[in-house]
Amino acid sequence: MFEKMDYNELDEFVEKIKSGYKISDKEIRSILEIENQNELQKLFYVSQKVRNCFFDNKIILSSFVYFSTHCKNECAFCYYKKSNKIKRYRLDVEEVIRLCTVLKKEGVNMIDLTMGEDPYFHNNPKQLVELIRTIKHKFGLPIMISPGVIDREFLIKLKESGANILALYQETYEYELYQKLRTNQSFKERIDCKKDAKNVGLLVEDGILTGIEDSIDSIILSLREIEKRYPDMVRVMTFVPQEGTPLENKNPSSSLNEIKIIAIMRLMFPNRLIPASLDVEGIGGMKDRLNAGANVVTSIIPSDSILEGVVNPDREETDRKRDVKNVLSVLNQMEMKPIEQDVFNKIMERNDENKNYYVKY
Ligand code: SAM
Ligand code: MD0
Ligand code: SF4
Repeated sequence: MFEKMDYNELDEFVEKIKSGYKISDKEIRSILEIENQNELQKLFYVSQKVRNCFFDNKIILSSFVYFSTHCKNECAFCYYKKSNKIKRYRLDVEEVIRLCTVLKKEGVNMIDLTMGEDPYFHNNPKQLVELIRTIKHKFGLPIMISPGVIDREFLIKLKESGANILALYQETYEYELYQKLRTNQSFKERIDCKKDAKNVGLLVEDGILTGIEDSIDSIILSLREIEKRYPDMVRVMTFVPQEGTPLENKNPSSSLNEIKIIAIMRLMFPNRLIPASLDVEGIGGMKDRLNAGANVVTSIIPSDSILEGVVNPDREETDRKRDVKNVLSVLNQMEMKPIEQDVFNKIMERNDENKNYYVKY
């Protein structure tokens, strides 16, 4: 696709994307099939330029507070699935406040409050609503909430208490594969929860999990289904086999597909938030993901904290280097900077149906 283009033609392609060109299935397929480095670099040249048109060299720093690792579900890919015999924790409000104090002081732009589908909160929504209200009141930062599937009433209360964006990843829009991944979880309910969130005024993050039997056709299907719903934030993560789960002995795939899908997402969602998650390959994977067109570093965790990530490649390491200081030093090397908080707040407070909103520097 890009191999025979010179840099003028690549720049013309960037202009096409900026004026609303929708890449075809054929073009997505050819990007996923790219093998040679030279063409990959041209892909990233284009996806970075598209990102920079809307966000300049500014990157959003999103922290990850996994405040409860209890879960009632049995996702085949997940370390925290109910039947896995692991140590679990549920932080109390004081501990969450302590962590968020450190994170705010270090300079994160957003706090992501994530939990397993913990019955403690699912059966007593008030507990979660009060936690969010406290954190919003105390720190004032935009809040992402990742509670799993909840009903419309619960979503309304989360919005009223100060949550800005719901993160709920479909993993795949291929129904058969979904059933294998999120066993006994309704495909439609997970989609409807995102729709409800949008209707009650929350922003939404959707996502793809790649590396478990997802063919090129199923990746294209998922991207098109996400495109129809046009979320405010869209991610992809590479599956990392987890001890004690049915897929623990699956060979981990390379993250190359994830990196290519990030670039494709940038071309499909030019003005949207696209994460470079530290959870899959730690701080070492950050540069590649930003170079592919991501603009949110996620899963930032204070250096001294015992908090879990979702995948924790760095669980055994003493210094996980996933704190703001380490993220900033990598950004510095890349001549990139954290976004100004007031600019990011504007993005997070916006919830217009106009799909072309963007931040123009
Ligand atoms: N319990 C909430 C839920 O399932 O939506 C939030 C927990 S966490 C944000 C869940 C997400 O982490 C999944 O949707 C999946 O995309 C990602 N994830 C979980 N286990 C993973 C693994 N082993 N490899 C890669 N991504 C994983
Ligand atoms: C991340 N560990 O961004 C986090 C998590 C949940 N909203 C996000 C998957 O990688
Ligand atoms: Fe529970 Fe979420 Fe893990 Fe599924 S992905 S087992 S819902 S924590």
